[in-house]
Amino acid sequence: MSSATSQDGSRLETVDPSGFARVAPRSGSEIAAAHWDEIRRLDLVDNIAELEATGLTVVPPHKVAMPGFIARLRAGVVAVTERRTGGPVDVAGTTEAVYAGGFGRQMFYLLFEEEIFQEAVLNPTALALATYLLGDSCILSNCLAGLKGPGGKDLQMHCDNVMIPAPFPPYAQVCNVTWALTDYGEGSGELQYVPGSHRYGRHPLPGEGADALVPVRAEAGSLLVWHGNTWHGAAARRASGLRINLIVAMMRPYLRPQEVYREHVTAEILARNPPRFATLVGQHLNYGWQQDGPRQIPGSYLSGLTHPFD
Ligand SMILES: O=C(O)CCC(=O)C(=O)O
Repeated sequence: MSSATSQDGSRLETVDPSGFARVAPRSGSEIAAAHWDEIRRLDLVDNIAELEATGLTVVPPHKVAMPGFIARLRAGVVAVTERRTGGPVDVAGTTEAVYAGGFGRQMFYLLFEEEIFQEAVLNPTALALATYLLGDSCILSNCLAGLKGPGGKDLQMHCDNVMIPAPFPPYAQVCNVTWALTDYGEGSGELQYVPGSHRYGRHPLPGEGADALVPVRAEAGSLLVWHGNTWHGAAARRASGLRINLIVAMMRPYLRPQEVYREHVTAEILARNPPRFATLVGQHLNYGWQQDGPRQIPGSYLSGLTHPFD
């Protein structure tokens, strides 16, 4: 951490001497044009249309990552799970009851545990879609894995605007970027959602929408991205073995992340990653001040957010 005094006497503070200053402020039209170029470069126009129309999109593996990345990501999840639980994880074989249920067994707070999770949150396809929904200034809320074995109950219908009261704005405040690390097929314990529900602007009532649920089918290596307003749940798994995913929840920077990254990210992790990573873990946020007032952070977003891509 370093700090300096600016010309007007206010405190300037950066987290790392190399600085995480964002690109120079651009106009709304420049920001929109740059994002549109990135969306086209990554061949995501259809996915943006699907997100707009239905509230969720499935991006096939060839648009997401090089072959091999998914195997490394899945191996990372398995390694952390084995380390934390002290037992072997048998992806295709029999599983203990603790893996059953709508979410399965969850491994929380993975971001700093292996570099592969940092690579996943920085994946250009994931970031382009999250940025479309939440703007450049979005931050990470959580990064967790779900390992779901057979049995247990379905995951109840909900949307990811946790603790946000209705009516919701039509723009996303939260989004979910889920990496399918095994196939989402029949009986797999697949995600289910209600197409168009991102426009309802409220949480589902108990039992509501169950007759409109559509199963999400996806090949391992796909990215499932949905709007925070979208109603969804997940079926209990019927097949043997495990459904494995990595769930990355993201949010606009005025919301409170579920996992604490901003205060716990190390200088070494920040230095190893590109500038966008610092933003994702809240290094441009100056909320949380005491008597000295707001931290003056170069590149902070707080002075006038005007554009949906901010
Ligand atoms: O794991 C799933 O398929 C569902 C996850 C989910 O509902 C959520 O992250 O909000």
